[in-house]
Amino acid sequence: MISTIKGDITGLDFDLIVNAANDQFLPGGGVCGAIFAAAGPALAQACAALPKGKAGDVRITPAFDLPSKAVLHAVGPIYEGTKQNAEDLASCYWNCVALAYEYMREHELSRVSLAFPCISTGIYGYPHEAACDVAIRTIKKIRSAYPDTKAIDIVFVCFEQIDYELYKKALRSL
Ligand code: AR6
Repeated sequence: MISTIKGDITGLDFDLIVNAANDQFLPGGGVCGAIFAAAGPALAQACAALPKGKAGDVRITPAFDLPSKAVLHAVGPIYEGTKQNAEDLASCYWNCVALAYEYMREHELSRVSLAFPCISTGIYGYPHEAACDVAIRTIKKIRSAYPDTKAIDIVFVCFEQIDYELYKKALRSL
């Protein structure tokens, strides 16, 4: 199932939630700040031990004090309007689904729930509509290439009304 809700990702009791991270995996602002604050100091310690990344990379850590089980830290691109930006944003979504699938297999689960924020559309300046389009296209692509990933229930968690409207519309036409 693919759905959208409006709200705060930190309160969700999901298997996996995605953080809109920076390439150093350091605490930051926006959803990243909210996730680090809610997870407690152990998350910053776990992230400090991660190898540094680049746009499109995703790393996994436990969720510590968050109600979810684990956090996928996705490094979104800083928006400059290039084709590479779109490819890097697509890699974030693709790599998160791939890691969620690995998590499902490793934990011998028949389904997992995965919550995405609207990566790069805040501090990193990616236009909302273009970002939504990349997210939906990438999820469609991975589900059609790897049908087993349909066992991952995906929710786009929109903090802003504009994103909620965009995802509702995009999901209606799926
Ligand atoms: N739950 C869900 N979505 C949220 C929440 C929340 N609690 N808070 C904000 N958003 P941003 P970016 C939405 O800026 O653009 C950090 O400093 C927000 O409305 O969080 O990828 C990192 O460390 C927007 O739609 O992430 C990086 O340095 C979306 O989350 C940098 O910001 C993403 O906005 C990443 O910037």
